[in-house]
Amino acid sequence: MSRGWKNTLKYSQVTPRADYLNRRQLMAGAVAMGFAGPAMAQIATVPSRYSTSMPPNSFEDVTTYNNFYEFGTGKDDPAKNAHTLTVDPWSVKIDGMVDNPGNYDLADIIGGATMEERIYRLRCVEGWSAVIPWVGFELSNLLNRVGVQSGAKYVKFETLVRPEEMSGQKRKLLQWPYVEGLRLDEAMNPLTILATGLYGNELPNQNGAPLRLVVPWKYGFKSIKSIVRISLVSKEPLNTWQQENAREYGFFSNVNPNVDHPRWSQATERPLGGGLFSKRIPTEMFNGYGDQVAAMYTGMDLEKFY
Ligand SMILES: Nc1nc2c(c(=O)[nH]1)N[C@H]1C(S)=C(S)[C@@H](COP(=O)(O)O)O[C@H]1N2
Ligand SMILES: [Mo]
Repeated sequence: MSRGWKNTLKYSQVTPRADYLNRRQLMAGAVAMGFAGPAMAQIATVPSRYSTSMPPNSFEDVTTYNNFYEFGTGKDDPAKNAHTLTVDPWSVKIDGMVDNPGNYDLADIIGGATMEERIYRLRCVEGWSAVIPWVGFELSNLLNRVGVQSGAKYVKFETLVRPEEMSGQKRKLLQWPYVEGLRLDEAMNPLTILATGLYGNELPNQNGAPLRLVVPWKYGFKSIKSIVRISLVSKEPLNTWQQENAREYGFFSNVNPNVDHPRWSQATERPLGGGLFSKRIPTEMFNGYGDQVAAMYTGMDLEKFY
């Protein structure tokens, strides 16, 4: 795998939203015309046709209201506490049913992939939602490079365990490490990305630096943060929330307004940024990504496979 990727921008250098949107248009033009110069290298992502047309939330919203139990259960805990995490150096172990298992440097994980900007909707199972411009690449790119063997049916992901830097892990809030899983076809779907940034810059720690999954048609908890291990396995992995409460959380966790959580309705959502009492909007089947993903679930009873 090729080397050479180096992300030098810090998120403190991030531009306000209006500038960002302007710059995004500029960049789209620059890339299309083929003269993105060195000064622009860090943000030279390809704008993606998979992006939603909804306007993104503010950088402030999506980096101060987070779920990342490794740093506490409060929505503001990750922003307050995640600065303690060392994200460089970072390596990811790839194992199980693959041709090229190993411990890979982050640079090797990213090397060779086309970085894209994907503006995706994220819908948390708790009822809030956000529109986030991610920087990332298709998970299928990495899986193809490591070589998935024929016995592999699922992909299992694990978050770092490092209680000295992840204050929430000093308590047994969840069983650590945080674990997630996808069926192989879900993992290979072009919508599924590994993100390394947002708003054209490095991923802030509270959003899962330096590498997190984004699966936009599933509830937010499937999008596991700060990944250190990716395993190709034959059996459906037991994910963290299913392990905590299998009655409330399943393996698939597809966004579905017709299947309620046992303790609350999933029919509507509250977009971040409008204030706590802002108007709720209807939640869409597969979070609005049905055209690209519904076919994977034909014939499945989505009330049973929630
Ligand atoms: N390791 C880990 N990943 C995680 C979580 C977590 O607690 N730990 N929370 C999940 C949940 S419930 C949501 S809604 C999203 C939130 O992502 P964001 O904070 O970047 O918006 O991260 C997901 N990934
Ligand atoms: Mo969530």
